[in-house]
Amino acid sequence: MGERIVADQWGCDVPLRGSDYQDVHVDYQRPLFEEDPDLHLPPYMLLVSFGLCPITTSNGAIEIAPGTHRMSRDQAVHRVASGDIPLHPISLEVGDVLIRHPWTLHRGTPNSTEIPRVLVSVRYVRRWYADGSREINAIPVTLWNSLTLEQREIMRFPVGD
Ligand SMILES: O=C(O)CCC(=O)C(=O)O
Repeated sequence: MGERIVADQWGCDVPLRGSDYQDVHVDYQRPLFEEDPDLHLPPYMLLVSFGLCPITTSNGAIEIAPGTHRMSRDQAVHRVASGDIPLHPISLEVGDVLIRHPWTLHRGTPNSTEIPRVLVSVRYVRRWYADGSREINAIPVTLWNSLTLEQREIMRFPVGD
């Protein structure tokens, strides 16, 4: 997406033992042009995810339906539901990074172990893009002040107490 990007959302998914399959879903709520939600455009946002522990099919590997970011939502949902496009579990070692298009259908899977499974996801967008689609927790000001200018320049988060 070029050099002029910023991180504007982050989150952490932590399924515990007893968790269930998520519904298959995408990670965006507001297409750039709402009047033409299936318009194919170059990506203007990407999601970067990494585990804070090894992630396997036992503790809840995210499952992804490849190529579904290039289809209309209806077609993608239909082809995944019919089994025409299989969901692939993605195992991650610590240090691995999963980069995905937020329009790609995916779901979380159950954690059958006793240890919580932690997946951190950071959304990067082109600098001009903002959608206010989520409430974002503020970064504590002391933490913000400890960052370099370069680090601050690739983040767009509220800064609070
Ligand atoms: O926790 C997971 O494996 C799925 C995460 C997810 O659905 C998401 O990041 O939108």
